[in-house]
Amino acid sequence: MERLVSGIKPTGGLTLGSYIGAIKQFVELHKSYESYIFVADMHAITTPQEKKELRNNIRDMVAIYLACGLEPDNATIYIQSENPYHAQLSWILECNTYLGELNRMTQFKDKNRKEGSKNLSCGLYTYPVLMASDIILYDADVVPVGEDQKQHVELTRNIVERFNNKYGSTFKMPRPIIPEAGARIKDLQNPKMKMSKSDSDSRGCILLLDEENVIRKKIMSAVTDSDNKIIFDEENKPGISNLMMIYASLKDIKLDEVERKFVNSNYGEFKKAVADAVINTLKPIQEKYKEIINSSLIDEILNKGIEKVIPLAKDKCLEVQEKIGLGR
Ligand code: ATP
Ligand code: LTN
Repeated sequence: MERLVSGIKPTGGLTLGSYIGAIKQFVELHKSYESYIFVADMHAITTPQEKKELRNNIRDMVAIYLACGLEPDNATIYIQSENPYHAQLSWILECNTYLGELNRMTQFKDKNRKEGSKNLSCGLYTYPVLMASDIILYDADVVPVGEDQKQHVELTRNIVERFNNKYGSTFKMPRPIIPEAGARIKDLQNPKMKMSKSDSDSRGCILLLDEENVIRKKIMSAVTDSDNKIIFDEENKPGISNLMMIYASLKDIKLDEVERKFVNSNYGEFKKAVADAVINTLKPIQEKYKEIINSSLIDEILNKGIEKVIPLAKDKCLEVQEKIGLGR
């Protein structure tokens, strides 16, 4: 069975974008692979985090994975920082990655442009290498992520190729899995921009735990054009195309089916259908989340998960250290 590895940063307020781009894929794929899904808490601290909030967000992330439908019998779920080999391998990989490669990472370049280098940590700059470590530590075959993470998986592939050429076959070559519909859900108020928990204003961004009336209001007031035709055209009709993407993904249908279904509808009717689809998806998740968040299940699953991954990661790390001559 091939291996799947992926994770999400617990920085609070998970968005509909992360659900469609990442978690929905985890849930659909996790039974067909040997799956390792983690909480990327070491990635969270690349930007400042408040201690108490971070702890809550880590627990929340696990409850959300479970509420969305990840089954612990079919996926190993764990917290990244509880396995020290992620950071251990990451350092070795950093010493085998070029500055030029990190300088090309568009996510960092965007943040640098917006916030200025004075306020950014070195960890934010090198985090794609930690991500590479997360992936190849477990010999992942596939990595389900949204479009914005594709470049980081490409970097991982370059690191693997270089390392294997230099030291002999050591790491598996991973491939990204990007969803067909919903790889890049846009902000509802600014549909040229990615829907994101840190960059979107709250009206443009649906959170997985938003109340029903809040979700409906955000979708009904999403920015669209004035031509009142439900046609997919990202260039000229970004707002309506984004809503079509959300609908297609949640209903598991193609975009041309959405066009046909709503050929006689106006924007108001279509938005209502999108709001219903989002609410019907999120409501059961929210109910399950409330049941799980305070249960002991979370710790049981995390204990089991970390027990399983540490020996795997240790073996890989020792193999790497041996190949490059570290230690005795
Ligand atoms: P931040 O704003 O803090 O950088 P984010 O909202 O972009 O966070 P992440 O936690 O970085 O979300 O993303 C988790 C996963 O969800 C990644 O695989 C990412 O590609 C995917 N993802 C995030 N936002 C979107 C989006 N708008 N559309 C599709 N996929 C997304
Ligand atoms: N960088 C990703 C989270 C992440 C990840 C990974 C995803 C960290 N390590 C390994 C897939 C595989 C993000 O969502 N910002």
